Amino acid sequence: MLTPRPSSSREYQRLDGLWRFRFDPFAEGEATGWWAGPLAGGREMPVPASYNDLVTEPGERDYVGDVWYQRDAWVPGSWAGRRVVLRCDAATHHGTVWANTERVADHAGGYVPFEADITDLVEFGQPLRVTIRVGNELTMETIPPGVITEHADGRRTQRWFHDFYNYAGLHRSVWLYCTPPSYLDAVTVRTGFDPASGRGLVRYQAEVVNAGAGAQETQAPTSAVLRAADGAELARTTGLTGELPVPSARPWHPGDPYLYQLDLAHGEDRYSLPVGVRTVAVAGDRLLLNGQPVQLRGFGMHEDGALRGKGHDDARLVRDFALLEWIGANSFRTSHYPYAEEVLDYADRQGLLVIGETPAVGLHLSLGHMGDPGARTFAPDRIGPAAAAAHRAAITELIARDRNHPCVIAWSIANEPDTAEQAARPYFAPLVAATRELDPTRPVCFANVATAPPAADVVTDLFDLICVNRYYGWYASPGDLAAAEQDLTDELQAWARYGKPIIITEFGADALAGLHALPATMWSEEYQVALIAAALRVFDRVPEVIGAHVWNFADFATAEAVHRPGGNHKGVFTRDRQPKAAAWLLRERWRPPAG
Ligand code: GCB
Repeated sequence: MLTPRPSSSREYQRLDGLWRFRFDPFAEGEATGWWAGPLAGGREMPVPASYNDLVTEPGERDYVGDVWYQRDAWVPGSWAGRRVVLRCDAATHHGTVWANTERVADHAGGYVPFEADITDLVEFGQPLRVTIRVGNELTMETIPPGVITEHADGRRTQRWFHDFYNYAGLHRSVWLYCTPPSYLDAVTVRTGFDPASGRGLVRYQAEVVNAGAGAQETQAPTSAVLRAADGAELARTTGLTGELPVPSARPWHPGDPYLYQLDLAHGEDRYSLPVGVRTVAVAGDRLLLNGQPVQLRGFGMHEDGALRGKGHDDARLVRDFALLEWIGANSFRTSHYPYAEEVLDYADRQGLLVIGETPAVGLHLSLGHMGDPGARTFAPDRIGPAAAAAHRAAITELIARDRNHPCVIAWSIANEPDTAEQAARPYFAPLVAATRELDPTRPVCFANVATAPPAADVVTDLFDLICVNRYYGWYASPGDLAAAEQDLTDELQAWARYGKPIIITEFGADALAGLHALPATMWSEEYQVALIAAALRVFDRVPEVIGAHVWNFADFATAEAVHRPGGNHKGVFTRDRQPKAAAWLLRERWRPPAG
């Protein structure tokens, strides 16, 4: 599957806008044929957006079950003879698609695209009715997991084990597009760079589908041309795989995110993608980008905002990246799921280093206020073989989608699983191996939870980077920053014995914007400043620490809970993207004024 990019052989329609919309509380839509004709009810919902914050009834905001979206599109007459594809960038968490009256796709996993070839179902120059059923149910077999309770009065409620609101809907664009009948189906690009000689290399591997199946003589030729950003041709070759040398390469890095362009051709099909020439490697306790040690400064983030929820929004994207630049960040983690492809494309262009994360969050059924004390996690009737299969699929789809982005420097395959349980090791070992096999070019990591410190954790040796989420001064030793500073130092020194790079993938404190306290007390902006400052002092003392990601970039929505006043307030920016005091501290640290 290739990211939609226009070319001389491909045309795209983004089916964004208002769609007909209907809740399906009795799960009757499929059997009674809601896909078979215009969706009744007269209600409409925007795409992309979560529906949850656009409704006014509590039962609708927290609704558990399927909803239906539908709209009419038009298949241009000029597309006759081409292959027509319907693509959905994200249906959270489960999507089923009908093209007119045919069911064409069914996909689990709320944050990656899926598509269906509908060529044989469409009439060129005629309307096409697109119907998508979207389910938000989380179970012990889904990633992330959840539990649904059926109440005596017929209500259904859902809980989950992660700390962000379970937004649902069509969160990203839906596309109708065409390609020639023989087409490029997938491409993998890997790059090399030798800092000593300045030589770079672009390797590609294309997967193609030929109309008229199989017969050697129908194979269309495949070729590749590498161009500089100004379009000048640098190298060309032919074949499904190939190598394109770049004698004096301009390596991609945050200070100069230079992008080459790779033009692929297969028969009549044309597809171009941006390529950053860069290498990532772990050497001892260093993370190397193009052979140079790199230090990560930034945030764990969320796709989250008022009204749209998790719906992708270019305006929010541009504001977020402007703030990242303003504050001097060079990186972020796509906590806790793959972000929209638009985000990664922009990170490639803006030069942000990204840790790409799967939606495997909440694999810790006894954690904090979200879990049940003492509950086991990795067991056949809990997070067992079905969840592991869904987890593997999530890793596979994430890597298939994002492997060509220079900005992605590591794969985080889970956030805060219960890795103090012995059973976590047989659960994770095959997933780490699968990740490495799918992409041997990037370090693999996961974000470790406070309940699995070095003495208890059973999986860290399997991974390349040590990523830890720590809340000393907040959940541990609340209000006591002296104890926090000491305990954090001690724990990081213990992790340092692995001799691997350490990234603090989360640390921080909630601060209610506008709440002030002198001396600093919890929930005030001053306390957030003091905690972050103390943590940064500790990181400076532990040489193995090669990265610090504050939790969180901005305040975000969560499930309702006594200690979540209107959501999680660990943002250094408010939910509407204005700075709290901590933002100024970080800017001073990360982007000291010149001179
Ligand atoms: C964590 C989680 C993150 C939460 C955060 C918090 O460890 O990884 O999803 O939002 O703590 O604020 O509690």
